[in-house]
Amino acid sequence: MVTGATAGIGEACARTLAEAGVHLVLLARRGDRLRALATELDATGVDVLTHAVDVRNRDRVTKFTDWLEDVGVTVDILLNNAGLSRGLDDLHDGSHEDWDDMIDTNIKGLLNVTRAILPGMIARDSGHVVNIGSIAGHMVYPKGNVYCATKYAVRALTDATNLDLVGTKVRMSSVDPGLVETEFSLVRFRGDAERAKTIYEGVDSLMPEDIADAVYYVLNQRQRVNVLNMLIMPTVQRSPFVMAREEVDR
Ligand code: NDP
Ligand code: 8X3
Repeated sequence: MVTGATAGIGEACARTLAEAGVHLVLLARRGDRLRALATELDATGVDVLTHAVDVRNRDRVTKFTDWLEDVGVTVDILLNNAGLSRGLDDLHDGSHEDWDDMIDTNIKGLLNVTRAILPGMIARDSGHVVNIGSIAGHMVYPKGNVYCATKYAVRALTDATNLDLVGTKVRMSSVDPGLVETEFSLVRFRGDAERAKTIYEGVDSLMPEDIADAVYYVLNQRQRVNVLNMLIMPTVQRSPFVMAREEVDR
């Protein structure tokens, strides 16, 4: 199950997993994009089930996962990827709406899906949850306040849940990227494409496929191996503050 499969990292992970023969349940809000991706993935021969859902909607998430159980679909892998940033403001200028969007999606959305899926994994004593965190969960940067706080929360939840899972074979990992070129900045700046473009200009940033490769690696270790956290930066970005910009030819 991949949340946030309609763009960026989630979409790339869906492609990589399908190529590897993994049957998929793809979630996000934009149903048209989910259906288009499912059609494209037909060629891989895996089963692809899509469901347009907002991970913030606990009731709808739970109803869907209950339905999956009723029809006999077992989730062995959960990729908690759905997430977003809104705005880039000093805290004292911050918008309550932006804060709610980030906290409700990045923390509570991840919790909603995890709470619905994890009991089945524990009952089967098998499964792997991979959370997409961020460098923003390791280091704060100016005006990143609430977004960074949500990603620190994701890191804390990965670590804390691993304590809860001790003695089971269920694994939880976190893959934490630096700058990845996706729709992330377009969403952060509410559709301002010009401003979003400046974030990636002259930066040989990570691409969604790089993170899909990392997720694939994490998922394909021996049962005795649990990668707790994988922090991945573009070579040109050694911290949120230290980045080399130059001509990039993509
Ligand atoms: P994109 O904006 O390209 O993709 C975000 C995905 O999340 C979309 O598929 C979107 O689908 C989905 N999504 C957002 N809100 C919801 C919601 N409420 N319910 C269901 N799905 C939702 O961004 P990225 O691929 O970059 O982001 C993926 C994850 O990676 C996020 O958690 C982000 O914080 C993290 N990350 C990104 C980095 C970057 O530099 N890009 C770096 C580090 C971490 P839809 O709109 O259709 O619902
Ligand atoms: C997204 C990367 O550095 O914009 O998590 O916070 S950053």
